[in-house]
Order: sequence, then C-alpha cells, then structure tokens
Amino acid sequence: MEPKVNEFKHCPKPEIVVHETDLLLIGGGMASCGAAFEADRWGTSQGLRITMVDKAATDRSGAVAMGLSAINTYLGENSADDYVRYVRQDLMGIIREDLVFDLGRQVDDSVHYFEDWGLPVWKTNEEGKSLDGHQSRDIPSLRDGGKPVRSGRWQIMINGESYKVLVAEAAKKALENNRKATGVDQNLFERVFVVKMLNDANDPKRVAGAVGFSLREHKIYVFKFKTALLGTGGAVNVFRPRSTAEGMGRAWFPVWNAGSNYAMAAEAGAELTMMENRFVPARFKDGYGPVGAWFLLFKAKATNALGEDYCQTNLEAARKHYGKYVDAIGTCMRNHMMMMDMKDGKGPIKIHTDVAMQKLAETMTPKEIKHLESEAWEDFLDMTIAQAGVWAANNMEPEKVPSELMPSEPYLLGSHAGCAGIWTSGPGDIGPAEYAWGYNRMTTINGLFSAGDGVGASGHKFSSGSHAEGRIAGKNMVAFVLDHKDNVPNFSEDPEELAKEIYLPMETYAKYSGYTTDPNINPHYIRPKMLQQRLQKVMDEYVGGVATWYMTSKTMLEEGFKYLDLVKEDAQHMAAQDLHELLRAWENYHRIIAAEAHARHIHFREETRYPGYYYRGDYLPIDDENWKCFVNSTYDKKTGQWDVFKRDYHQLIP
Ligand code: SFD
Ligand code: AMP
Repeated sequence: MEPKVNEFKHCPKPEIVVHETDLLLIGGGMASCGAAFEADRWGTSQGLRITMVDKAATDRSGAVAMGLSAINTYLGENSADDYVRYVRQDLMGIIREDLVFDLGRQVDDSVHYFEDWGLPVWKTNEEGKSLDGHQSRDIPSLRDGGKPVRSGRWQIMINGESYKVLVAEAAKKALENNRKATGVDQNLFERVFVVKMLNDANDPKRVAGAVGFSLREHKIYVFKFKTALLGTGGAVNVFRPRSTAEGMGRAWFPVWNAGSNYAMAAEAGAELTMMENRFVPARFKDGYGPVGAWFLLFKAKATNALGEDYCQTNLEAARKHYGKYVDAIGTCMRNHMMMMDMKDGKGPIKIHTDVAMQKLAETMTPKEIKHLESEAWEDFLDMTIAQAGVWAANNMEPEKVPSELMPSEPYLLGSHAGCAGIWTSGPGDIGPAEYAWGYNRMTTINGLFSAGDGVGASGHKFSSGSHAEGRIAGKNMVAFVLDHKDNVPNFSEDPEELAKEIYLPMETYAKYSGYTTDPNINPHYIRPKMLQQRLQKVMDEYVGGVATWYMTSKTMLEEGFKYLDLVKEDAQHMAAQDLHELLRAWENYHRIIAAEAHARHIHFREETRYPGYYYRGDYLPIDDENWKCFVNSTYDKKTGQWDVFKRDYHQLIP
C-alpha cells in the first residue's frame, strides 16, 4: 500500500494555535482537578501560569463522569501504615510503599474539601443510625468530627451524582483565579485531545511541549511549558469487551480514557512500571454495575448456582499454587475462585441482593424499607446508570431477585484495584534513595509528572486518592518551575509538520474515500473502528482476554506480537471522516502502545502474580523467589523497541 503523506492537498489545513504556560495539566479528571487546585494555591502568588487541557468537558469528564456512590479511600481512624498493608495485600505483595504511605497520610484532606464544596456525605448519628447525605446535613462535617457511614474499612458512602461537577468547579475556580492574576486570555482548553509530548531540543530527558487538536474546531494546539502533568486516566477498550452489538460501547471504566497516560509517557522516554498488571472487575452482568456497595454496605453474598460460597469451597484448591496469598483474599483472588466455578460449569454466579435486602428490612419500618429500595437503585443511578437500565429492562427488582455477576474484560489502570502505570519519584522522607529523585510524583523525565491512574505500583487510590495525588504533583510542579526559573522551553518539532502528522487521517480519507461506493470498504485505508476491533481481537485471543479465560503464555504472546506489529503497521493507514473519527484514530494510537507495554511486561514476568486477572499457563504459580520485584520498561519511539527489566521491591512497613 502506498505510504500516506499529508501536504494538505485534499483536506483543509487547520489553524495552528501556540499557547505558552508554566504548568500544563493534561486531562481534567480527578488528578488534574486536584493539581489545578493545589498549583493555584502555591503558584499563582509566584506569578506562574497554569493551564488545563481536557479532551472532554471537565464538568463531566473522566471516570467520575456519571458520579460515584462511595469514596473508596478515606482513612479516618485508620493509620497510613495499615493502609499500606491493605494495598500491599490486595496487590499481591508488590507496591511502592513510599507512594502509598504518602497518599494515605494526605488523602483525607481532599475528602474534607469535597464536603466543603457541597458533596453530600452519609453520616452516623448519635444512636449509630445511618443517615444519607440529605438527612445528615445538620450533622457536623467530617472535618469537624462528623462520623461517616462506612461501607467498608476504607470506604464511605456519598450521594455522589454531582461529584465530578463539584470537583471540576473548584478546579475551574482555581484556574480562573490564576488566569486573572497572570493576565492570560485563556487557561482552560476543553475538547482538545493531546496527542504527544515534545521533548526538549537540547535535553531528551526533559519535556518542553505537547501537541493536540480541537474536537470542535479545525485547530491544532501547540503547548509550550516548563512542566506538565499526565492526568489522562487509564486504558479502556484495549481488549475485546464482553458487550456486543447494541450493547457495544458499554464498559465499566470510562470508554474515553484510551491509555494516553502510558503511551505519551512511554513515547517521551519515561519509565513504566507494572504494566503487566491489569484490573478485571467482577461486575453485575451486562450493565457493569460495581459490586462494592452491595458486598460491603448491603452485606450481600455471592454464590454459584448450587448456592455455594466459591471463596470457601475453592480455598484449598487455590492454595496449591498461591500458598499464603489465599489467606487474606484480595480482589484478584476473589475473581480466581469465581472463575474456577464458572469454568466447572457451576455458573451462573449470583449476588443475592434479594436475601440481603430482605434481611435488612426485617428491622425496618415501611418508610425505611422504601428508602432502602431507593438506595439500591440510587447506587447505580449515581454511578452506572446502564445497570439500573438493565434491571428495568429485565423486570428485575433487586429486593426480589438476585443478579448475575461476571468478570469483565481487562482494564489498565493505576488508581483502582490495579497498579499499571508510570514509575515516579516518591516523597523522599520515606523509602530508599532509589525511589526519590527530587520531585514527588515526577517521572524519570524532567518536568513530566503524573497522578491518579497514571502513577503505577500504587493502586487503591480511587477518586479521592487520585485527587490527593494530583495535589501532591501540583505542588511539586510549582517547586520544579521555581527551581528552574531560567529554563526556556524549547523543542525542535516544527508546528507545521506536527499539523500534517496529526491531520494525516483526515487527508487520507479526503483523498481516497471516493474510490469506493461504501467508504467503509476501501483498499487504501482502514477506519478507526475497524482498527480498534483488530487490536481488541489480538489482545483478547493472545494476551489473555475473556476469549481464553484470561490465559496466555510465552508462545501465545509471541504469536500475538506478530499481529500487534501488523496492527501498528496498519495504524499508519487510518482514515478519519471528521474530527470525531480523528479522535478515534489517535485514541487507537495510544491504545496500541499501552497494549504493547502490557503484553511485553506479561511476557517478561515468568509467573502468575495476579490469578483472576491473568494467567501465564506456562508459569501458573506465584514465584516470590524470582519475581517479588517490579517489572519496569522504557520504549524507544524511533526504533519501536521495548527494554523490559526488574527493579527491586523494598518493604518499608512491617
Ligand atoms: O464503584 C484527556 N472509581 C471509584 N472511585 C471511588 O472513590 N469510589 C468508587 O465507588 C469508585 N468506583 C468507580 C470508579 C470509576 C468508575 C468509572 C466507576 C466506578 C463506574 C475510580 C475513580 O473514578 C478513579 O480512580 C479516578 O477517577 C481516577 O482519576 P484520574 O484523574 O487518574 O482519571 P479520570 O478521572 O478518569 O480523568 C482522566 C481525564 O483525562 C482526560 N483525557 N485529556 C486530554 N488529552 C487526552 N489524550 C486525554 N485522555 C484522557 C479525560 O477527559 C479526563 O478528564 S467503583 O467501581 O469502586
Ligand atoms: P467495587 O465496587 O468492586 O469497585 O469495590 C469498591 C470497593 O469495595 C473497593 O475498595 C473494593 O476493594 C471493595 N470490595 C468490593 N467487593 C468486596 C468484597 N467482596 N469484599 C471486600 N471488599 C470488597
């Protein structure tokens, strides 16, 4: 096929806008909103300019778009040491304890701010009765000693439909404050997708710029900055989803987070860590409704079709390979035992919402029962509306019938019950010297920071922790700029050439689409949707997706690498009819890099560290002797080669 070039002969050239700033926050989710809030507190009085760029509308962008029903990380009466122990156990023994400890000691402050900004938090009254966010509005705030309703040891209940709007409002106010103080015209760019970082012309270990494009106007944005935050969330739709046909597009994590964090970091030369890790959430079938509130708050039990608790009946069989790791059952191990039964034909797995609600109702008045029922629906209406839709569509009332559970397709993320991501500096006051290189949450590239899903080896931050980590990064970014006042950002890329590169899929479509009657079928190009499905099929079948019950091996991966190479080759021929498709094309580009990192890391780690998330059929047990370590990697964007290697794990908390 002829190589694709763009000289803007067929599609009009976009306007090129150059924007200079000191701090660039890429993404507008929990982490970036936290960074904006904190950077304004420290940086505005120093005259630093702060800019945020989000591919979506920040009020409802990112994973919290629909809202949430619980804040999953609030320490309260717990110690940061215990938080480290909990995260370490859930993530099978290998985490950056300095990062997790640092987060644990700061996260509650973000939750207190959320409440200040208007988030309704459930509280317990003096008689120990649970009151929802509306009923509890006269009870003192958490900051002033109010007691939250805990669903679990670390989780607290909220009425969180508008959670993201509130967090975005605080970030926007901070940006507005900064804009007025520094006199810039605009410092929030919504609906601008960032494609890549630009390294410093004289120092490849430093970043100086980023380039993206508007999803509404024909404009390319070239940002020049002294420091940037990668706050673009996790990677969704890398694997073939369980949803098909009319349900396609439904996923648990936000479909619009396409691995940008990992891809842009890797291309900039930053070290990644634990990219072999993934999260396979057990969810309400088809709607992907989260299970936490049901298990923890409503105390529902899940069983196989014979009524057996699979975490009990499969315990000893699981111990064979996973030894002590089955004693405190973490998220992946729970999945593992569920899957054992499903593979034995003992499904469907059901969560007994009906039994749990009827039990709770035993001591309730009719009015309280009605309230309980509305809470059950609200759990999903606040967070995963489609799941309420699935109940309604199937005439299911959760207080009368159980629901089916299903392990979903894998997601790559660093903030929930997973730990894929970027290797960053820690705080320095805890941990060995090799974990700290000056600025907390800075990657191995100078000036490039990350937070939330971006930062690896430190999961279980969730929404609150991602915000808190963004704040940590934001403050350290200010310090970085102040310490390098004389630095003038300078990259060698020519904006005209960048515009040609980014708009290439538009030129390809404009040039060739008339060649066939159906523009979907064309020998000159592939449309992004088809390329995405090609990637998903490769990942699903060779890298342990649902098709193989999450099973892969050296030989399967090596076969998969051949197909991944072809997907990468074909990606050069993507065609975009409009700006929406151009977005889809570049999202795929990010997904492919994130996917390859994932596959390369799984290939390197010769053990099954996360049973229930993925299996290496050729190395089924956990092998602490050889693999109780981090797996890290770097990517050379010129050669396309990955360098994958081990880094030491240090236990800091006994
Ligand atoms: O029920 C670009 N999460 C939960 N957290 C909790 O605290 N409680 C819960 O109840 C949680 N659950 C839950 C959760 C998420 C979802 C989807 C559901 C249920 C259904 C997890 C948190 O939401 C998550 O940990 C944080 O939001 C992570 O924060 P962050 O900042 O790392 O990611 P983000 O918020 O998704 O924001 C990403 C931003 O980047 C933008 N973006 N912008 C420009 N250029 C690009 N190339 C970009 N790519 C992405 C996005 O628009 C967005 O602004 S439960 O399951 O446990
Ligand atoms: P989820 O809704 O599955 O994303 O989980 C939300 C929170 O509840 C996370 O902190 C999970 O680790 C926790 N959680 C979910 N299910 C269980 C369970 N069966 N036992 C203990 N904790 C759980």
